[in-house]
Amino acid sequence: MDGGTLKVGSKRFTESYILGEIIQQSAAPHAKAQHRQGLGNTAIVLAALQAGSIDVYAEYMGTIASEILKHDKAIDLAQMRRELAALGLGVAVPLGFNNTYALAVRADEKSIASLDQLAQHPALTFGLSHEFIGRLDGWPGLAARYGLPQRPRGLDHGIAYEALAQRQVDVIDIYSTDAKIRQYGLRVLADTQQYFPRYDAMLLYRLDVPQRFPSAWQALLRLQGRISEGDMIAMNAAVEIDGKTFSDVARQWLASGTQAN
Ligand code: PBE
Repeated sequence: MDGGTLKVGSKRFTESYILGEIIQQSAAPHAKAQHRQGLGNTAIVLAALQAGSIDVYAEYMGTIASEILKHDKAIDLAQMRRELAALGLGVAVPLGFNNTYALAVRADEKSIASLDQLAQHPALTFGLSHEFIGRLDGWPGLAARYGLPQRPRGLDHGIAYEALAQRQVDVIDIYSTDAKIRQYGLRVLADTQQYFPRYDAMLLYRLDVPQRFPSAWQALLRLQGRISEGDMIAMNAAVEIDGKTFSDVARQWLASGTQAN
């Protein structure tokens, strides 16, 4: 048993809570581990990590490059590691799935299939998550790349699907592993110009974690490559559609053995 308490964080959306539970529960047999849930957006969770209020959380490659390290182009993992190390942070353990941003419309919007076509529909109303509107890899760059004339309004991601279904808005940003894309039968618009980078989920951690929690860290390393995109969508659905708790969903996934070698 390692000494001290491993503090796990998460951002404020379903998947992040579930991943926080998976990290906490994986570490728990090897160290005291607690999960500080739903701390806020990327900037807030990062600040908690740098301040030492948390030790580790699940973050995404494209988010690290653009939102944390402020690059407007993709960078490779080696450069990412160098720049994170200067902040006292490390990134490791790709979990096995990509959760990208995309834009989506209702199923009945039959004439729109790709982001290229949005410019021809200036009257469409956009409801985009607050963080997306401000991010380097978010709205400003997307609008410039595709020549979009619309002006988005800010929407909490937790209510975006309902707002779209109720026709309060016509276009929302989605996270590709969201369970509600399928539940609502949305059309996810093709990113023909490959604007969005990859958002592979990984562990972002304070560099001293492997030394402070050697056995818990070994357990976290075993998560590498174990969560498929299908697993993640199913876990998100278990919470958002079936109403299960984050911790039950994580426990069931860990017990299911689908992730075992
Ligand atoms: N994502 C995709 C974003 C939100 C949508 C999960 C990579 C993020 O949390 O950075």
